[in-house]
Amino acid sequence: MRKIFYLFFLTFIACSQDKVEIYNNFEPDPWMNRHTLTDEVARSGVHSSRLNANNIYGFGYNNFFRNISEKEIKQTTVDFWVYAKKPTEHTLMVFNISFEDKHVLWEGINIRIKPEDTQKWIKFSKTFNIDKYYDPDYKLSVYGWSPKGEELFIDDLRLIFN
Ligand SMILES: [Ca+2]
Repeated sequence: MRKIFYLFFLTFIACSQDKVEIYNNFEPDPWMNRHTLTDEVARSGVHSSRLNANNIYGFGYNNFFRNISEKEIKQTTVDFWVYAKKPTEHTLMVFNISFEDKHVLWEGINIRIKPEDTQKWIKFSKTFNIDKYYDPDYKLSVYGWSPKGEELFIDDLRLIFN
């Protein structure tokens, strides 16, 4: 059975046709880089995460496999929305798996914003296959990375594990 996790800050929110469920497992905060939150533009609510020359790492998720799911994770779908005032070429949404701060898998979603796609929210999505079993002590991280300091805003980051 496919299980969908919608992660927002510390909170797990699952919406179905007629109910809203809010869940918190009281594990340490798996979200990082809160200092990048800004109210300059937002697709939902009033906040998004701003990447620029001062903040090359954006708001992101960082958690041990053991805290994500009791079941083996075979796939992760990452989707999010991006707003940029100018075109971008070099920014990524990084997807990595690490053990004791060593990367064992490192991939990314290129966040390329064309001139005609500036000044509006653009959706990005990619599914990453996890072909082998990772021990519960391995970590999975997803975060924006703008190595050249390109300015853009990310909102509504969603991770679906199955
Ligand atoms: Ca928002």
